[in-house]
Amino acid sequence: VSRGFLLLTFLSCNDKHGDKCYYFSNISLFWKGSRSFCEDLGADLVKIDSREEQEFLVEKVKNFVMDTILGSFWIGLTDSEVEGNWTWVDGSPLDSRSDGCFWLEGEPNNAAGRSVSGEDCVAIVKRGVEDLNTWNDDTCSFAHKSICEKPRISPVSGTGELLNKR
Ligand SMILES: [Ca+2]
Ligand SMILES: [Ca+2]
Repeated sequence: VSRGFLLLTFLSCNDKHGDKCYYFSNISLFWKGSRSFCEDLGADLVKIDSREEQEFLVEKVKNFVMDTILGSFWIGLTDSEVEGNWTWVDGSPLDSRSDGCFWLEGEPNNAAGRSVSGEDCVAIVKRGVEDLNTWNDDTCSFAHKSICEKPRISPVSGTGELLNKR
């Protein structure tokens, strides 16, 4: 799949919610690689701002073609800077109220079983989709699918200003 095709897919905004467009990537990459992938499309890994947005994403994940029952999608949340200090890709802290975060039961657990560095990157996992609590902290160097997000209207102030100046 070419980058041009992906850009067009994003441009047509097939998956939209509120004022955002989403792209569910089938390509499995490390968390950082997933983020770069989104950035190449003028987007970033998704930041989840509300219960409604989480509902939308979970419904999408539920319907998405998955190659394994343990399918996971990276989202834009990490505690790689300071352990336990969950931060979105835009630098804002995670809202720890129940309506702001959607951890699977027993997560985040920073499990060190599979990597000595623990788990610092968050994915929505398919096995949680029945009750909205779908987030698992996972090892950042695992390859997962991802969810990219960008504003529906480009923040580039172009047309309007140009027209006014004419
Ligand atoms: Ca961690
Ligand atoms: Ca975990």
